[in-house]
Amino acid sequence: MAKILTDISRTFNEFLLLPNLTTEECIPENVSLKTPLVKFKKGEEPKYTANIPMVSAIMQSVSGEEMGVALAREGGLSFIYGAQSIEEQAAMVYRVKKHKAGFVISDSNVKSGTTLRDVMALSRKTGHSTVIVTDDGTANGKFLGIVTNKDYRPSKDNLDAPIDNYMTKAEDTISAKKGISLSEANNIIWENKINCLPILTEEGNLKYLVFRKDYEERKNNPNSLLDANKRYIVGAGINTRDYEERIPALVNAGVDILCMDSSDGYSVWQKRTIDFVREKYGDDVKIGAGNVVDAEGFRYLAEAGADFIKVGVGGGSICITRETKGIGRGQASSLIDVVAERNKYFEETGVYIPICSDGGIVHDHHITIALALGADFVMMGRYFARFDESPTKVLKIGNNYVKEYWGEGSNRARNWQRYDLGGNKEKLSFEEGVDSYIPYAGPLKDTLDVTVLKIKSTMCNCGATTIPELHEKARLTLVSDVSISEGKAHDVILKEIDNSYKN
Ligand code: MZP
Repeated sequence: MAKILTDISRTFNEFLLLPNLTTEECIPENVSLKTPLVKFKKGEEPKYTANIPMVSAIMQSVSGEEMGVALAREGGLSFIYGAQSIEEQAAMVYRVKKHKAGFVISDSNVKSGTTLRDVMALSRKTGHSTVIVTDDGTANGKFLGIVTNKDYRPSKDNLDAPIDNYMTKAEDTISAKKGISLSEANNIIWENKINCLPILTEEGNLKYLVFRKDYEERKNNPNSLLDANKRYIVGAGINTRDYEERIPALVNAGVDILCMDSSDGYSVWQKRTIDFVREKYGDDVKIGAGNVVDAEGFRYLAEAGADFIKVGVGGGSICITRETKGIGRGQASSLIDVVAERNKYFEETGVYIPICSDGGIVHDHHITIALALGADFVMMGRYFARFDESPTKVLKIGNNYVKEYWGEGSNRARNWQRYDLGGNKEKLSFEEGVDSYIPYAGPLKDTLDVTVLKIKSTMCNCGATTIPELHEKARLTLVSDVSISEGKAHDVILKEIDNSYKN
């Protein structure tokens, strides 16, 4: 006979935190949001630790290379989407790693003779005002000159003239030789009052660019998630079909952490993929598994050797799996069950496996609730898809600026591997995700800073200055519909309709 669970499937919105004693130490400046990303033995340090407990979803409309850089800069991690060719995904990972906290590979390059019109079009496309002229138009060609939008006037200049007429020629450009340190490069930028320093090989080929604004950004972002070589840490999504080719390509590109992208992770396919990693790379390559919703799923993946385990089926904002297939579980209930099993596993084995709560975060305070329920970090799609750094364009619909956001189970993404159940059918049989718009929210940093502050502030109310302390001390209560209404502005006439506080 089928087993019927007696407890109801609960979501984050059904919980509130209770305040604990707030001591003098409990001020936001003292709160650390450091959190383990991969498993570790009691008393040891994990190989990877994030500085904020947020990772971006393995989705086409969320995690490309720009998000990879922007989120790592803030102390979080992106998992570059896997629903693309192996070569394209590996190239994205490679470019994030090459970003190298200061040494940038030029992405706006043209050949000598290119018209001003084409240079302006390229500038619009990449969003970069600095364009490099090389002999073959590539990022590593012979450096011939540099042009910025201060070198031409679109309304007056001849748009069909070659860019050579406008660029600062190589012999007049201040450049430096490959091998120079970042601080030396920054000194040259400051002494010469320039914005961009090309770094050249002995033969005069372009290697990197160093920008003044990047230096300032690094100074402003001491929280950045960097590897031992000061490169941004980046993750990538994989599937259980082409892993034998995809994983080596990603590892060669420099990926730090892999994560299986699957709507149902309680499967032998995931175990096989982990076995492949362990056989080929031992413990050197880190791999997360999931998604699961209960103790059984957790135990299976833990014993299979997963480095972290992702929780959540059917709670994503673009997900219709529960509607189409009647399978899934409220995100809070899933977490409570999995976290209890993780803690049991830790007691038995001395191995702590981080839990990632994936999907269903609507308001910032849901992140704190997820952490309080025992998650070590959260994965978010909708949250990150709104920002400039996601791979989609800003659109204007009526009077609103929006970005597009589509599920990996939608026909648009065609990520059949995420829903794969074996067999020969290599396509989606029906949709489990929707295609949608979400309100555009500007640059990631502006919103993320506020989110982080809200989490820290709530942790102070809970008497906790670290995430493990929050796990330990948090007290939560279930809420009724009427108490939810009581928690909103009520029985007053609002002077301004500003909903931003509801984020
Ligand atoms: P959210 O942050 O937008 O609520 O949810 C993002 C999560 O939804 C992803 O990390 C992934 O686990 C899940 N997802 C992505 N595509 C689909 C789908 O098409 C989906 N059904 O459920």
